[in-house]
Amino acid sequence: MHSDQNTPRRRNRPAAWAGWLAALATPAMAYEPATAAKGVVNDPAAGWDHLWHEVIVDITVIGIIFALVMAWFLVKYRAKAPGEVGTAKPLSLAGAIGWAVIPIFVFLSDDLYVAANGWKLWNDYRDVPADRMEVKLESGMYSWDYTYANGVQSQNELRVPVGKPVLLRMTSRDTLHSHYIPDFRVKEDSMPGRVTYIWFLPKAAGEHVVTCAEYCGVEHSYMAGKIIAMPPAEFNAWLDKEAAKLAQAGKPAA
Ligand SMILES: [Cu+2]
Repeated sequence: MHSDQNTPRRRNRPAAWAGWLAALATPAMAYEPATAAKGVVNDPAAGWDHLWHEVIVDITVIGIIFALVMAWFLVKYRAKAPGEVGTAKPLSLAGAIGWAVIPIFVFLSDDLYVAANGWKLWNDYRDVPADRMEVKLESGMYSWDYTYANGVQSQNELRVPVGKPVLLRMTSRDTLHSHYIPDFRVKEDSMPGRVTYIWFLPKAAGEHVVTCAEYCGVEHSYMAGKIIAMPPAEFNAWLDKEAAKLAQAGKPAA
Protein backbone atom coordinates (compact mmCIF):
# COMPACT_ATOMS: atom_id res chain seq x y z
CA MET A 1 0.00 0.00 0.00
CA HIS A 2 1.23 3.49 -0.78
CA SER A 3 1.08 6.45 1.52
CA ASP A 4 1.07 9.14 -1.15
CA GLN A 5 -2.41 10.60 -1.36
CA ASN A 6 -2.33 10.76 -5.12
CA THR A 7 -1.16 7.21 -5.50
CA PRO A 8 -3.83 4.80 -6.67
CA ARG A 9 -4.77 2.67 -3.71
CA ARG A 10 -6.12 -0.76 -3.14
CA ARG A 11 -9.64 -0.85 -1.73
CA ASN A 12 -10.36 -4.25 -0.33
CA ARG A 13 -13.74 -3.95 1.24
CA PRO A 14 -15.85 -3.55 -1.95
CA ALA A 15 -13.85 -6.33 -3.57
CA ALA A 16 -14.59 -8.60 -0.64
CA TRP A 17 -18.29 -7.77 -0.86
CA ALA A 18 -18.24 -8.34 -4.60
CA GLY A 19 -16.59 -11.69 -4.11
CA TRP A 20 -19.12 -12.63 -1.48
CA LEU A 21 -22.03 -11.60 -3.72
CA ALA A 22 -20.56 -13.52 -6.65
CA ALA A 23 -20.17 -16.61 -4.50
CA LEU A 24 -23.75 -16.25 -3.23
CA ALA A 25 -25.21 -15.78 -6.70
CA THR A 26 -23.64 -18.73 -8.48
CA PRO A 27 -21.23 -20.83 -6.45
CA ALA A 28 -20.68 -23.19 -9.37
CA MET A 29 -19.29 -20.44 -11.61
CA ALA A 30 -16.85 -18.87 -9.13
CA TYR A 31 -15.01 -15.98 -10.71
CA GLU A 32 -11.29 -16.30 -11.16
CA PRO A 33 -9.72 -13.40 -9.30
CA ALA A 34 -7.89 -10.93 -11.49
CA THR A 35 -5.28 -10.14 -8.87
CA ALA A 36 -2.18 -11.79 -10.17
CA ALA A 37 0.51 -13.72 -8.36
CA LYS A 38 3.60 -11.76 -7.38
CA GLY A 39 5.54 -10.54 -10.38
CA VAL A 40 2.71 -11.30 -12.80
CA VAL A 41 0.76 -8.41 -14.28
CA ASN A 42 -2.81 -9.05 -15.31
CA ASP A 43 -3.92 -7.54 -18.55
CA PRO A 44 -7.01 -5.45 -17.76
CA ALA A 45 -8.10 -5.65 -21.41
CA ALA A 46 -8.40 -9.45 -21.09
CA GLY A 47 -10.49 -9.00 -17.93
CA TRP A 48 -12.91 -6.59 -19.62
CA ASP A 49 -13.17 -8.85 -22.67
CA HIS A 50 -13.93 -11.80 -20.43
CA LEU A 51 -16.66 -9.85 -18.63
CA TRP A 52 -18.17 -8.62 -21.90
CA HIS A 53 -18.21 -12.17 -23.26
CA GLU A 54 -19.93 -13.29 -20.09
CA VAL A 55 -22.63 -10.60 -20.46
CA ILE A 56 -23.25 -11.51 -24.11
CA VAL A 57 -23.55 -15.23 -23.33
CA ASP A 58 -25.86 -14.60 -20.37
CA ILE A 59 -28.25 -12.25 -22.16
CA THR A 60 -28.33 -14.60 -25.14
CA VAL A 61 -29.25 -17.59 -22.96
CA ILE A 62 -31.86 -15.55 -21.06
CA GLY A 63 -33.25 -14.16 -24.33
CA ILE A 64 -33.59 -17.62 -25.84
CA ILE A 65 -35.32 -18.95 -22.71
CA PHE A 66 -37.82 -16.07 -22.76
CA ALA A 67 -38.45 -16.48 -26.50
CA LEU A 68 -39.05 -20.23 -26.15
CA VAL A 69 -41.46 -19.81 -23.22
CA MET A 70 -43.32 -17.09 -25.10
CA ALA A 71 -43.54 -19.19 -28.27
CA TRP A 72 -44.82 -22.14 -26.26
CA PHE A 73 -47.53 -19.97 -24.62
CA LEU A 74 -48.48 -18.52 -28.01
CA VAL A 75 -49.07 -21.96 -29.45
CA LYS A 76 -50.62 -23.56 -26.38
CA TYR A 77 -53.12 -20.76 -25.69
CA ARG A 78 -53.87 -19.74 -29.28
CA ALA A 79 -57.51 -19.06 -30.25
CA LYS A 80 -58.89 -22.12 -32.01
CA ALA A 81 -62.16 -20.53 -33.12
CA PRO A 82 -63.20 -16.91 -33.86
CA GLY A 83 -64.54 -15.12 -30.79
CA GLU A 84 -63.30 -17.86 -28.47
CA VAL A 85 -63.14 -16.95 -24.78
CA GLY A 86 -60.41 -18.50 -22.67
CA THR A 87 -61.22 -21.10 -20.04
CA ALA A 88 -58.04 -21.10 -17.99
CA LYS A 89 -58.58 -20.97 -14.26
CA PRO A 90 -56.96 -18.09 -12.34
CA LEU A 91 -53.57 -18.99 -10.84
CA SER A 92 -53.51 -20.14 -7.25
CA LEU A 93 -51.71 -17.85 -4.80
CA ALA A 94 -48.72 -20.22 -4.71
CA GLY A 95 -48.72 -20.38 -8.52
CA ALA A 96 -48.81 -16.59 -8.86
CA ILE A 97 -45.99 -16.11 -6.35
CA GLY A 98 -43.96 -18.90 -7.92
CA TRP A 99 -44.26 -17.45 -11.44
CA ALA A 100 -43.10 -14.07 -10.13
CA VAL A 101 -40.42 -15.10 -7.68
CA ILE A 102 -38.67 -17.99 -9.45
CA PRO A 103 -37.85 -16.11 -12.68
CA ILE A 104 -36.82 -13.05 -10.66
CA PHE A 105 -34.55 -15.16 -8.49
CA VAL A 106 -32.97 -16.92 -11.45
CA PHE A 107 -32.39 -13.89 -13.65
CA LEU A 108 -31.64 -11.41 -10.89
CA SER A 109 -28.98 -13.68 -9.45
CA ASP A 110 -27.34 -13.69 -12.83
CA ASP A 111 -27.54 -9.88 -12.95
CA LEU A 112 -26.03 -9.77 -9.50
CA TYR A 113 -23.31 -12.21 -10.50
CA VAL A 114 -22.32 -10.15 -13.55
CA ALA A 115 -22.51 -6.90 -11.57
CA ALA A 116 -20.33 -8.37 -8.80
CA ASN A 117 -17.76 -9.51 -11.36
CA GLY A 118 -17.71 -6.02 -12.89
CA TRP A 119 -17.28 -4.48 -9.45
CA LYS A 120 -14.44 -6.84 -8.58
CA LEU A 121 -12.71 -6.30 -11.91
CA TRP A 122 -12.99 -2.52 -11.52
CA ASN A 123 -11.45 -2.65 -8.05
CA ASP A 124 -8.64 -4.88 -9.29
CA TYR A 125 -8.11 -2.50 -12.19
CA ARG A 126 -7.85 0.55 -9.94
CA ASP A 127 -4.97 -1.14 -8.11
CA VAL A 128 -2.10 -0.23 -10.43
CA PRO A 129 0.93 -2.56 -10.67
CA ALA A 130 3.90 -1.13 -8.76
CA ASP A 131 6.36 -1.82 -11.57
CA ARG A 132 5.05 0.72 -14.05
CA MET A 133 5.99 3.64 -16.22
CA GLU A 134 4.27 6.90 -15.34
CA VAL A 135 3.48 9.62 -17.83
CA LYS A 136 1.71 12.91 -17.16
CA LEU A 137 -1.06 13.87 -19.47
CA GLU A 138 -2.59 17.29 -19.88
CA SER A 139 -5.55 17.40 -22.17
CA GLY A 140 -6.85 20.55 -23.80
CA MET A 141 -8.96 21.70 -26.72
CA TYR A 142 -7.86 19.84 -28.83
CA SER A 143 -4.78 17.82 -28.04
CA TRP A 144 -3.27 15.23 -25.73
CA ASP A 145 0.00 16.51 -24.24
CA TYR A 146 2.18 13.85 -22.65
CA THR A 147 5.20 14.47 -20.39
CA TYR A 148 7.59 11.66 -19.46
CA ALA A 149 9.39 11.52 -16.10
CA ASN A 150 12.59 12.91 -17.67
CA GLY A 151 10.80 15.95 -19.06
CA VAL A 152 10.45 14.74 -22.64
CA GLN A 153 7.14 15.85 -24.12
CA SER A 154 5.01 14.69 -26.98
CA GLN A 155 1.67 15.66 -28.43
CA ASN A 156 -1.02 13.26 -29.60
CA GLU A 157 1.53 10.48 -29.78
CA LEU A 158 2.60 8.38 -26.84
CA ARG A 159 5.47 5.96 -27.24
CA VAL A 160 5.58 3.17 -24.66
CA PRO A 161 7.69 0.06 -24.10
CA VAL A 162 6.12 -3.34 -24.64
CA GLY A 163 5.52 -5.43 -21.52
CA LYS A 164 5.40 -2.65 -18.95
CA PRO A 165 2.21 -1.26 -17.40
CA VAL A 166 1.79 2.40 -18.33
CA LEU A 167 0.06 4.76 -15.91
CA LEU A 168 -1.22 8.11 -17.15
CA ARG A 169 -1.85 10.78 -14.54
CA MET A 170 -4.23 13.13 -16.21
CA THR A 171 -5.63 16.58 -15.85
CA SER A 172 -7.14 19.11 -18.20
CA ARG A 173 -6.33 22.76 -18.84
CA ASP A 174 -9.79 23.70 -20.03
CA THR A 175 -12.79 21.44 -20.05
CA LEU A 176 -13.79 17.83 -19.59
CA HIS A 177 -12.13 15.30 -21.91
CA SER A 178 -11.99 11.54 -21.78
CA HIS A 179 -8.88 9.62 -22.76
CA TYR A 180 -10.12 6.49 -24.50
CA ILE A 181 -7.88 3.70 -25.85
CA PRO A 182 -10.31 1.18 -27.36
CA ASP A 183 -7.66 -1.51 -27.99
CA PHE A 184 -6.77 -1.57 -24.31
CA ARG A 185 -10.42 -1.32 -23.21
CA VAL A 186 -9.73 1.64 -20.94
CA LYS A 187 -11.28 5.09 -20.73
CA GLU A 188 -11.15 7.79 -18.07
CA ASP A 189 -12.16 11.43 -17.84
CA SER A 190 -9.51 14.11 -17.53
CA MET A 191 -10.79 17.18 -15.76
CA PRO A 192 -9.55 20.63 -14.84
CA GLY A 193 -8.54 20.91 -11.18
CA ARG A 194 -8.35 17.21 -10.61
CA VAL A 195 -5.88 14.39 -11.25
CA THR A 196 -7.32 11.14 -12.51
CA TYR A 197 -5.51 8.06 -13.75
CA ILE A 198 -5.72 5.27 -16.24
CA TRP A 199 -3.37 2.37 -16.93
CA PHE A 200 -2.90 -0.24 -19.60
CA LEU A 201 -0.52 -3.01 -20.58
CA PRO A 202 0.95 -2.98 -24.10
CA LYS A 203 1.69 -6.61 -24.88
CA ALA A 204 3.05 -6.37 -28.41
CA ALA A 205 4.62 -3.76 -30.65
CA GLY A 206 2.08 -1.80 -32.66
CA GLU A 207 -0.09 1.29 -32.87
CA HIS A 208 -3.33 1.96 -31.08
CA VAL A 209 -5.89 4.70 -31.54
CA VAL A 210 -6.55 7.24 -28.80
CA THR A 211 -9.70 9.27 -29.00
CA CYS A 212 -11.61 11.76 -26.88
CA ALA A 213 -14.78 10.17 -25.54
CA GLU A 214 -16.36 13.20 -23.90
CA TYR A 215 -17.82 15.93 -26.06
CA CYS A 216 -15.50 18.88 -25.44
CA GLY A 217 -16.17 21.38 -28.23
CA VAL A 218 -16.57 21.75 -31.96
CA GLU A 219 -13.35 19.89 -32.79
CA HIS A 220 -13.93 17.10 -30.32
CA SER A 221 -14.06 14.49 -33.07
CA TYR A 222 -10.60 15.54 -34.31
CA MET A 223 -9.08 15.02 -30.87
CA ALA A 224 -7.38 11.78 -31.79
CA GLY A 225 -3.93 10.46 -31.10
CA LYS A 226 -2.07 7.21 -30.98
CA ILE A 227 -0.14 4.94 -28.66
CA ILE A 228 2.97 3.44 -30.24
CA ALA A 229 4.14 0.34 -28.39
CA MET A 230 7.82 -0.39 -29.10
CA PRO A 231 10.32 -3.07 -28.08
CA PRO A 232 11.85 -1.85 -24.78
CA ALA A 233 15.39 -1.36 -26.15
CA GLU A 234 14.04 0.69 -29.05
CA PHE A 235 11.87 2.72 -26.70
CA ASN A 236 14.76 3.46 -24.33
CA ALA A 237 16.96 4.54 -27.23
CA TRP A 238 14.21 6.86 -28.46
CA LEU A 239 13.61 8.34 -24.99
CA ASP A 240 17.36 8.91 -24.44
CA LYS A 241 17.65 10.61 -27.80
CA GLU A 242 14.71 12.90 -27.02
CA ALA A 243 16.19 13.70 -23.59
CA ALA A 244 19.51 14.56 -25.23
CA LYS A 245 17.70 16.90 -27.64
CA LEU A 246 16.02 18.56 -24.68
CA ALA A 247 19.33 18.99 -22.87
CA GLN A 248 20.90 20.46 -25.98
CA ALA A 249 18.07 22.96 -26.26
CA GLY A 250 19.18 24.24 -22.87
CA LYS A 251 16.24 22.98 -20.91
CA PRO A 252 16.77 20.83 -17.85
CA ALA A 253 16.17 17.20 -18.75
CA ALA A 254 15.21 16.07 -15.28
CU1 LIG B 1 -11.74 16.33 -25.82
